[in-house]
Amino acid sequence: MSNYHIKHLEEYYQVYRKSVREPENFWEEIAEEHFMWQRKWDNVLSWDFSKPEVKWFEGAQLNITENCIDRHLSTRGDKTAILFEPNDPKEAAEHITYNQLHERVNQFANVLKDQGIKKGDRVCIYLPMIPELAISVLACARIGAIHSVVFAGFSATALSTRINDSDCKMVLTSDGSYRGAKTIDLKGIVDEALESCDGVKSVLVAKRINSDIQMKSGRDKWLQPLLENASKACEAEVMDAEDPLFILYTSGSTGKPKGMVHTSAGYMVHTAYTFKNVFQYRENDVYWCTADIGWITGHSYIVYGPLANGATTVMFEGVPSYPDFGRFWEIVEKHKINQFYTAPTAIRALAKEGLELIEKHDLSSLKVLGSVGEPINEEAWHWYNDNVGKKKSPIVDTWWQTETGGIMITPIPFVTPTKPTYATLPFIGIQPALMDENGKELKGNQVEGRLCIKFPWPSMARTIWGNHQRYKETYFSAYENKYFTGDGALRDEVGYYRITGRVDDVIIVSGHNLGTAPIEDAINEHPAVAESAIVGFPHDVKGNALYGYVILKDTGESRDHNNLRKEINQIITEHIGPIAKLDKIQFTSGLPKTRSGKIMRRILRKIAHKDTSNLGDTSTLLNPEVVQEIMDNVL
Ligand code: 6R9
Repeated sequence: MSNYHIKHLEEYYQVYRKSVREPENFWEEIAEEHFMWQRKWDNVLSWDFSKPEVKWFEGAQLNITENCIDRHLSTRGDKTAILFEPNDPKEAAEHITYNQLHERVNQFANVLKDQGIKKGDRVCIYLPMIPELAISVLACARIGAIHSVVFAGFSATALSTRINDSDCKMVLTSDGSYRGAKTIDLKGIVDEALESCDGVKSVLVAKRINSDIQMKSGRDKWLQPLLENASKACEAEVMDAEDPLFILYTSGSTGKPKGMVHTSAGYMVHTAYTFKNVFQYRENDVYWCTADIGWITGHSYIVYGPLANGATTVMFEGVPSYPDFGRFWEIVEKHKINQFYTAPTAIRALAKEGLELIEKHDLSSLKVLGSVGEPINEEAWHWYNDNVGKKKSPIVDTWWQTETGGIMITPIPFVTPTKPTYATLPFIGIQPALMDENGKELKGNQVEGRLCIKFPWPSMARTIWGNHQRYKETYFSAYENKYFTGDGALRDEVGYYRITGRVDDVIIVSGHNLGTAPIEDAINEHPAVAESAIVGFPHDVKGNALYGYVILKDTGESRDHNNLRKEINQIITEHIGPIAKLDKIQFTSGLPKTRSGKIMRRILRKIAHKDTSNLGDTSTLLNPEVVQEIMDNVL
């Protein structure tokens, strides 16, 4: 038997050592024993980080949906695969069994085929957290179409950029979505986006809120009638191990979003194996990850990882605050959740509310608590541990990225002793390295540097859609022969890792990665704006909030600053989405720049943090006098 399920610390170290010494043998055993292959591989791994090129299980053929659905039917056909909890607590939850999931995915897959979608075509999915979202993801995978899920909180502009970047032929959406007490006109956003997307030939619309929407004839069709008439049988397409499974966009520090490309076999093996161990999932457990499937956490740990293990995975449509801040705990009690995986920003928001909202509910089913998306601060960690886990349920602080596809550094619950704010130890097969400023690896413990990974792992992204050069420059050029994560980290005296945060121009706000450049580009669209710079500053719920420094054009007219602030946030909402709105906007006559014209964000960040004790030497700036002005007017 391979070491699929790690049960104690000695075993972890032993398996970890094996995974590093003989990675190919190690992953081959996992792949061999726990998955369904139509054809086995000729070669486990080939790689060259200088190109970069990485191939896992080359020559193998499979379909991930056979692993996530078909192979469970004989033993788990009547087990709930997806448990859908609607936005409105009065609406009944829906239990979709593995048998039903099989039929519904096949029907959806047949609809896609009838609409002309073929293997390799890109399908954009812009749906709220309703079962059709998970089902359509799997339906694409069933026929080998590449799904590109766009989080249904993104604006029309952000959506059209993503549709065009990967040339999607079709968009799947709904008439609208529920978000707490509000409804959102998703179809309207799609219509607006498609004004600038010529490649989209058809739009399938799921009915969810029964709103009166416009259907464009020849392009738009209602989904449900098509599904009802579709056959419940659909043979899975034969996929090569390295065929793309999906594209998922993530913000970069510059320019347009990066369409990270994930492939089939390695992604499946890694997400399944991490899911099993990191959540210690057992057969009758009910697992809930509160993320949206629009993010990587939802792809890997709501859909693929859990289903590959035959798990019951909860999909929640609503928000933590509706009808009140007790909703999460109500759901934990109602569905007897065993593993609960959420983000620090949600924990901080819930910790602000009274404990009676928790105490009303029976949380005794919980066994494992997870955290993901940003560093978890000590206070939030203890609140989570004391009040939700009652000091009995270990917290797995899981560090990973859209680019890594699956969890990379994490405790294994009941195996790795946890330590607040530490993601602790590398997962099996993961080889982290900390690098100093000069590009040297920092060996030994009690060191702090930039976090890299020095050996391939199965679920790593293989490229950026349409721009391999950018993939190479962003991730494989900072340090020779290493994948650079963009994060800083330290390693303590026992070898535990603590992620200290981004070291590039990505700011994580409420767990969402936001690049400064696209926000600045949006602000600069305002006719009164000459230039702008964005930095993050600490916020007690969001983790970071955005602080904008804006230079206005000199038009000789005086402008109302509060109106301008509203207009700037409106433009940001239109270009990116409400998640990127600025909390503070300071108007200034200049921005501190180096002699080569680069904005010194370090200084702006310190001022926004109200920490001006050590600004460093500002005399070499092109315009040192502006620093005092900015400090005098800080908000
Ligand atoms: C899975 C996901 C990736 C960035 C990553 C890092 C931050 C994620 C973290 C964490 C500290 C953790 N991050 N998990 N920082 N501790 N447990 O979130 O992917 O949206 O691509 O974000 O999030 O900065 O580089 P993604």
